[in-house]
Amino acid sequence: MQESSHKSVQFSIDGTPVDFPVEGDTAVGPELVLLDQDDDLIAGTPWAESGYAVLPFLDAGPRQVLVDSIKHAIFGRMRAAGIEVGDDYPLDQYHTMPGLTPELHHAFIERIRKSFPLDGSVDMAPLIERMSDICGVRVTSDAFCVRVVRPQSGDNNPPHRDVWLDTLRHRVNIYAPIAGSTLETSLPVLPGSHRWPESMVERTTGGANIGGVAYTVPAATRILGQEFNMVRPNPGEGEFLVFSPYMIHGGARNLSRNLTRVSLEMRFWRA
Ligand SMILES: O=C(O)CCC(=O)C(=O)O
Ligand SMILES: [Fe+2]
Repeated sequence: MQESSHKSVQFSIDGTPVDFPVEGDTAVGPELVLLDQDDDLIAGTPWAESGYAVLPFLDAGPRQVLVDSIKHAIFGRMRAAGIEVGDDYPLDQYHTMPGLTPELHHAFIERIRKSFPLDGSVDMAPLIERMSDICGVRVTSDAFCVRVVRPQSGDNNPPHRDVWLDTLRHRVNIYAPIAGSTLETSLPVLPGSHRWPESMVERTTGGANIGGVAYTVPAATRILGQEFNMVRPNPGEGEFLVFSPYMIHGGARNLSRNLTRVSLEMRFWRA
């Protein structure tokens, strides 16, 4: 059954009600678990059922090297967008940066919508090694992404499964805090949903349009037979979140007053 309209999608994050307006057609999918047909890279982990885990990231030394080089890459894209900033600016205060006009912000966001190719300036070898250990499968990658979500903004994407886009199937994802990642800002997930059939999920039939912002990935708009309750695993300092991209995740409304959340987002597949 297809429905078309403007509607308000309601879900909760750790019990806090959140809603967002969504435009366009929505539909419930077939009785099919997408993960059953695909490469389940978390199948051999102790958290295969829940679909996600908060785990230790790299050791402190290599972690610092990695985070510093990612920050350097982020500041490079800021400067390419015309923002005058040095590499020591506190990224969690991005939203209060002197001289940051809406135009400069949009120019920067346009630049980080594109992934950062692994061209040698950021050495991801230790992280690829760590992910291979975690999954018990040799994995690889060729790029990373950075998310920037300002406080009390509409910067976050809606809840979704990445694998509604064919190009994002057969992967395992990570979310690693770079700045301002807290219980009020970090990435929400819907535990166990990677195993739910498409017939349990209503979603937009095309990419989602949320308050005038277009996303390529469709948005989940309703869960059939149960409430739409997400949780924030909230990886702390020295930790990261590893999760199945078949799981519903996103809808990361930044509920803080004064922190921009900046995070590393990366996908790995069987080598
Ligand atoms: O970090 C976010 O808010 C969204 C992340 C996401 O959708 C992903 O990693 O696939
Ligand atoms: Fe996603």
